[in-house]
Amino acid sequence: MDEVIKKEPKVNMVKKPKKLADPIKASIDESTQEMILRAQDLGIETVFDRAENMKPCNIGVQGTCCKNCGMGPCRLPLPKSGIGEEDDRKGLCGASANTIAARNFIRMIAGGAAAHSDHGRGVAEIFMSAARKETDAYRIKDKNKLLSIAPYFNVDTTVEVDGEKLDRDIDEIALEVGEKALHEWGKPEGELMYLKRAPAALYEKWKKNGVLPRNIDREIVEIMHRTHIGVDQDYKNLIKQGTRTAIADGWGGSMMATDLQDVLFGTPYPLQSEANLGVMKEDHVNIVIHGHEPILSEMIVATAQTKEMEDYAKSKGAKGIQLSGICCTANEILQRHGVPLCGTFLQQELAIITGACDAMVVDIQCIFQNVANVARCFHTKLITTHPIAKMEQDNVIHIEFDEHYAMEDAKKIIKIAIDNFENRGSDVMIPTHKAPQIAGFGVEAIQYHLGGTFRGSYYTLNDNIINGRIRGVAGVVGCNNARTRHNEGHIAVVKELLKNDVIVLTTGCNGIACAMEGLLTPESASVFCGPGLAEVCETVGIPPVLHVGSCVDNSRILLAATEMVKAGGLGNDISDLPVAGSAPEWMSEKAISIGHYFVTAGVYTVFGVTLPTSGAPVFQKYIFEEFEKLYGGMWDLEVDPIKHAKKMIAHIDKKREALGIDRARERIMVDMATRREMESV
Ligand code: BF8
Repeated sequence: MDEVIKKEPKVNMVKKPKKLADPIKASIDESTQEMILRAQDLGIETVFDRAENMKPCNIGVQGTCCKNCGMGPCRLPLPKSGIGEEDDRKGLCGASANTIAARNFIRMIAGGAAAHSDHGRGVAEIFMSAARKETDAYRIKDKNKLLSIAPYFNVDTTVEVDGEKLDRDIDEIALEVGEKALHEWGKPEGELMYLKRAPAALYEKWKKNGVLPRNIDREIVEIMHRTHIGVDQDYKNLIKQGTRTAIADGWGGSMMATDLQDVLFGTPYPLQSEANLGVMKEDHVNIVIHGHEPILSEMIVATAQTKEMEDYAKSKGAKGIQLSGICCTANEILQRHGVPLCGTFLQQELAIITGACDAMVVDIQCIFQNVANVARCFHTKLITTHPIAKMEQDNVIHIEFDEHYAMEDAKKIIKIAIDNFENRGSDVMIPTHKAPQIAGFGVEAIQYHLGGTFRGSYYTLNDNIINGRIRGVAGVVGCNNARTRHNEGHIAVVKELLKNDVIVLTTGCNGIACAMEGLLTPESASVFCGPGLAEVCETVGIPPVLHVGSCVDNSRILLAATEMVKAGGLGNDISDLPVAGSAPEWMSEKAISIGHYFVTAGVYTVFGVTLPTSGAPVFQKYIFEEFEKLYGGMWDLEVDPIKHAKKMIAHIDKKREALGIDRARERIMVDMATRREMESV
């Protein structure tokens, strides 16, 4: 019998002191570095410090930990000696590394698609309230946008009266669009209506591969079913469902969220603003709005601008009210109202550590639970507002937002912030750094600036791609990730693309990072761009990085690419275009869903940091290489930002070569006599 060794309890165990983040290594942004140091001086822990003390799980990083049943978690890391002739790693049920990684990957797609699409559903419900006139706070603001999307829902915009075609009542159109849109989440048969907005060749590709989504909720539910123990055990079949679900996100839930928000709150057009923690003002009541849905934040913006609230703030000794945003709520109120960006995902704790944040108002997604712990160290009121996103800490105030009392709720929240102004301590330290920016480039604004209302297409953009001034287009998007230096990947990738004449469309936290770096100004073109792109930007007066909005607004990038196909000269499908996608610092499940709908729209898409597929080389090869044959787009991973950008440029060049536009060509104006001569040859 084995001897039982009794372990003596350790006495006087000294807890290892926690490591602190090195501010310089943690971020490239000076104000972030200053505030990390400030937090450490005050003894307040931030995400940057936690990243030093908790290493990520090596098996989870590889995507090969299965915890979908109680026999596990089964862990299948890559053997140190490598995989021999046969990969015989198995979970208790026999699940292979490929099955496990594919299951985990599509569960991430389900999470991301659910987040975007549930956001979209919330907007659709408010849209219905507005159409039914149940609320005074929301109304149909952008009638042209409504008229432009109605045909995709098979909603008539005209009526025939006595043989005459007349404009249909706008409220009637809105009501029918709202009903049809809401139906998309759970209709019992058919396919999503917006799929037909994709280029015909792409739609046919989806049809041939059997991935046309039926309804949004069903695809997400089916992922949860298929990944339950003992159901789908074929990585190709699993990722096929992941594809169907990601398409339901990009061309469904996200696209409807974007469109209905534009109708309710206005389609973005370029406007001026600022970015970084330095937008907070010491002598103002600072309200930081954080999260994703613009439903509440729109009301806060409207209410904060009223004379009543301004006067109330002044009566409490403040000079006024300064609103600013974190994460994608920030991008939403930036693109429609010019409200400045306070910071990215990784700066949320730092906004409170300034000591000048009188209230942080949060809704859904990307909110650290630790903001409540940080708020406790200051006078900051932390207010949650959404029934599905509460916090357990007792210093958090929950004011559930009700669209029927939208203005009253917004007023209540703003008053809490104003009343709190006088409770500020003396420990205020707002970094001075901020950068000017021009944001608000939707599909329509890009069309106006790079296409012209006369032609009503992306003709000029395509023309400049064909003549070689613009080499290609990149969508660079996504999060920050505390496992990598804050903003370093974002900025290095974008600058390398600009240097090589690749124009950049940005969303999410990449958009905020570029704004903080000053890349969203027309003046930056002459500093950072190659000569061709600089010339176009200077002629048209646009920044070389076009901020197209929040993460649900990645749907705008899909539609911009579709417009490029429609404008002609660059092939018949998105996969023919000289374009590439990137998320240099991704971290969220939403990013995986976005990446997958970019890929399955035909876009070569590179992620930074890491991808949870490395532990299953066969599955990884399938989505990195084989997918190109199915959809024209494929995944890739590149941690080094310069190599990352170079891979995108190589793909753009490959597409230019296939299109026969790999050598720069000037358009030659030909007079009639020469033209006749040419035609007679
Ligand atoms: O949806 S980019 S960190 S804020 S998940 Fe979150 Fe990522 Fe930022 Fe917006 Ni998108």
